[in-house]
Amino acid sequence: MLRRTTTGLVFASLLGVMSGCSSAQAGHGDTDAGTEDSAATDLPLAEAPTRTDPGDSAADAAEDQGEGKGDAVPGTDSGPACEVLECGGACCQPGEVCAADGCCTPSCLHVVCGDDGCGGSCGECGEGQDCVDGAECVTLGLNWLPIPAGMFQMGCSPNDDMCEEIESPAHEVTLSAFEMLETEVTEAQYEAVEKANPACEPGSGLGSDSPVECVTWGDAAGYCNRLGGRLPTEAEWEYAARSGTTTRFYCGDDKSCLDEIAWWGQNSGSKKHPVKQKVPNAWGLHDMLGNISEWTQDWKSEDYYSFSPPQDPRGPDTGLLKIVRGGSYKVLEWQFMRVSRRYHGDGTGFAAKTLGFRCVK
Ligand SMILES: [Ca+2]
Repeated sequence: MLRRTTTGLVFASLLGVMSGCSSAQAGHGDTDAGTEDSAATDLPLAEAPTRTDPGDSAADAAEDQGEGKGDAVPGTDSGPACEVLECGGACCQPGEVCAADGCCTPSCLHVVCGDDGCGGSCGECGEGQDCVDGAECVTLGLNWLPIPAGMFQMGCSPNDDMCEEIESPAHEVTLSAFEMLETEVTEAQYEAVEKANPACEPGSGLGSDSPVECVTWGDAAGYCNRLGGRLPTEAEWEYAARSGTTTRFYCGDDKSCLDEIAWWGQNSGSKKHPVKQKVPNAWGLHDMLGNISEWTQDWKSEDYYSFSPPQDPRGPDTGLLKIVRGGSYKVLEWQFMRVSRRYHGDGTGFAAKTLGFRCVK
């Protein structure tokens, strides 16, 4: 039941008229070929009906067809069945075509990766490449590490007398499996996608491997979204950072282990450093503590831990501030580097030279 495609409009029209393939492709077992033919003949596709012209003969024809076969496609009461293209009983979106199996699908004509909209793929990207905008393979060198599903104690670590009220109550959280970037997103990785480098203090020398900072929450979330991912929830961030440990830091309870795993105020020279220079945690993640602190997906609420759901918590529904985690190269006091420590930043536009992000998917 070809109505209109956004690509190859005239060609599709001719194809529909000349071969009658639209019915066959849609897989309807449609028997009202006469109606189809007459509609197609009367109605050059370029003038196909839209919801704004329900009174013309084209719309009438469309309504007739819909009624004739008990079509489940919505919109037949007030106008044509689909604004773009009906396919297999559904309305396709702009940019989609009707595949041979009767399913709406992006054409993949100008797309090398990403979902085809029908449970398949337009193609897979190669090693070290990521699919940007569901369309283009870009070599970013991002390393997504598998984080296993599991349960952990979120919040103030056992016997940690440096906790603040917002870190309590410690509570059990169960998380589904996900993947997390091995490092903070670097300036080079950010620029390769966004064509801009917002860093307030761009790295020199190995600078392209330095974490990008001065990104707003929206910048960070947008970058992850373009890769088919998102920012980690606060629970995902802490679970991944702890990587099975229950201590103040993922290297132990004593601050003497911090230098080995983190760039913080006492060893950084008050500047950020290229990623992956410190020892990773048990799951292979670098710089979860220190270097630059990291945006999370969640809004902040002082008492969220007292009522958060036990399975895959996603933070409060609304708020003004977004949770930030991990501490940065500027933090001079060790107690503020603890893995349960909760920071925040204004989610509507705040940016800082100590604040960046990493993505999950
Ligand atoms: Ca960090």
